[in-house]
Amino acid sequence: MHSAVHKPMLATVLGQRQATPPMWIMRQAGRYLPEYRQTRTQAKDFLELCYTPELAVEVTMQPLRRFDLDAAILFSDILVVPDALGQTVRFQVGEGPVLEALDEKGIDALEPSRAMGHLAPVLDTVRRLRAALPPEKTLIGFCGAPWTVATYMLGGRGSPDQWVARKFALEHPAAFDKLMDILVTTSIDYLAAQLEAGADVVQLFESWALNLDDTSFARNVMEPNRRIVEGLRQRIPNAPIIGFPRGAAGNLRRYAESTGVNVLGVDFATPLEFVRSSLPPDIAVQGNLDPLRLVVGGEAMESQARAILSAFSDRPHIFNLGHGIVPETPIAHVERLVDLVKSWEARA
Ligand code: 1CP
Repeated sequence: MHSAVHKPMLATVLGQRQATPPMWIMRQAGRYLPEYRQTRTQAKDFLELCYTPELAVEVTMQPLRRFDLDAAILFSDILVVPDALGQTVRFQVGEGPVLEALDEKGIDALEPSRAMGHLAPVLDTVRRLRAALPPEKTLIGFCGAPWTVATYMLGGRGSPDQWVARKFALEHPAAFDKLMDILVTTSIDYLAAQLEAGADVVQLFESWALNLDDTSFARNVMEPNRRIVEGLRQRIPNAPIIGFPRGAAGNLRRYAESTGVNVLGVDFATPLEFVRSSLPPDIAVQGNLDPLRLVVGGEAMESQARAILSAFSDRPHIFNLGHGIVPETPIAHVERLVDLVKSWEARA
């Protein structure tokens, strides 16, 4: 964290605008890369891939060998935390994650005291990555934000409307608060350990910050994220933090102001003009190309990439997609996008 080498991505996180914005790609290690699919066959399942440092380091490094990206993101998943707390988590091929959904008794049976021991291999991966990465590359650690992780823990799988978790939070407020407390505390320990192991910055993935009224947004999203930022900075002063509240829409500004994150990740449905006019000018923004434009390529991709670059050229900006890259993405389109961003130079 205190190296003298210039890391364009870390500098931007800390509020220094760069003429050419640094870039990385959410989910940059993954199934669109043949070498990822190859390495994946060496683990018996997806969780084993996450918990085997040699393999996790290899897949983390793969996208950086192909593309001139400014950051590597630890290869892991947001659902290693429920797994570490003792909940049953499985990744079915082609189906995504499946968990044994928690009820009130299940929440009482979680074992926070075993979580950090269980996550030790992930921290070993972080240490190895720091040693393997060139010093100018930023290493990003992460976890799921509590509400997003809770939607999987309570619902048992991903869902378009988070119905099960939203209903549980309203019907069983005490049990829900207990679950959020466990996730806040575990996330602080986990992110602090990642920063201590060599991560330069951490990202909170709040992928389901949508479908919530004012009151629930404050309780489920803002307050737990704020507590993590505060708790982490008590342990590690000035810890650099990216918040990505996907779908927060009109709540983006309150999220930024109440949590105190350094960088606001914006999804692709957020209007560029809204970001320009509604967010504090000193906060860095990260985003926000529609991953589908990267699948299609050509003018559909290039015109919007340029619109994003110019809309955010007067503030600290980290170029990224507005959600994760998808398996259908042609590698040649990623190469073209990286060239386009790297050859961009904003007029000061
Ligand atoms: O088959 C496979 O190989 C598994 C596919 C896969 C991968 C490559 C999953 C299952 N997770 C990951 C890695 C991953 N997940 C990373 C590290 C890789 C990188 O960024 O380069 C990260 C940061 C995540 C984060 C993650 N996992 C989120 C938050 C980001 C987002 O996309 O919203 C979420 C919601 C998950 C859960 C999850 N894990 C995997 C899948 C398919 C899903 C989504 C399930 C759903 O649709 O609800």
